[in-house]
Amino acid sequence: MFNRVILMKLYIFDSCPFCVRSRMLVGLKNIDCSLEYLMADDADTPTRMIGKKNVPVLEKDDGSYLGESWEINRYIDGIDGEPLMGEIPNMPKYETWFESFATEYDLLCYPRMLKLNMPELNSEGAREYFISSRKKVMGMTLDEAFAKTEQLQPVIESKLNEITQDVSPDAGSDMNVKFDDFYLFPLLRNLTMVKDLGFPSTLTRYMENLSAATRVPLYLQVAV
Ligand SMILES: N[C@@H](CCC(=O)N[C@@H](CS)C(=O)NCC(=O)O)C(=O)O
Repeated sequence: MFNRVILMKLYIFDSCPFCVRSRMLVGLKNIDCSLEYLMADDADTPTRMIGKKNVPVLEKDDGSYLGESWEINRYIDGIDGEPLMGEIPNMPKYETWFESFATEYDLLCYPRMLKLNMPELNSEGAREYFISSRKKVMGMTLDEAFAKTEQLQPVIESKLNEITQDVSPDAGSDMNVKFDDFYLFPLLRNLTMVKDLGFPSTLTRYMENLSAATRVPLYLQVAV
């Protein structure tokens, strides 16, 4: 187990799957790195750090900054000389699968981010920014998207069924976490915001194991 004390900061949104990729490695490797939540409407802080409004951002112990989740992961993975993530492929295994229902996924998750009071939405300005920017992205209000839950759930459930054979429910045990897990777990985690979504039991086990191993909590207890 890695014990060297390194003071780093990871700037994130709680609901950002890209941020979760990097949080997973920080938790798995037990790296001394604090999690700092930025506000959704804060453009100045990330722009000062990496030249654009984007999270995650890693502040290294020398005070320099690194953006882009896979670059951050590559860096964190190399710190202890025991890389575990594997090569970063051009096309992650689950990318095409995810893109086939990304629209429905957004309609289910975005309204719940507001309802669950994500830390990045913990100011009037952040909430206003989120409400208007999501309306532009979705072409409908958060309330209108939330009202579509019943028709969206079966679409997502059938997509989840497509991958149950692929995932190893043992992922997470004994540092058994591979590149594909850094892609898939963050996406599945956001779906745990959806109350009563029918997860196949293999996927629930997969998420719970990885959540424990990476110390990234799921939303199952607070789902709406
Ligand atoms: N390619 C980037 C994508 C990161 C990204 O898109 N992050 C979103 C949050 S999930 C973001 O910062 N969007 C800008 C905004 O919210 O204004 C990465 O892998 O780190």
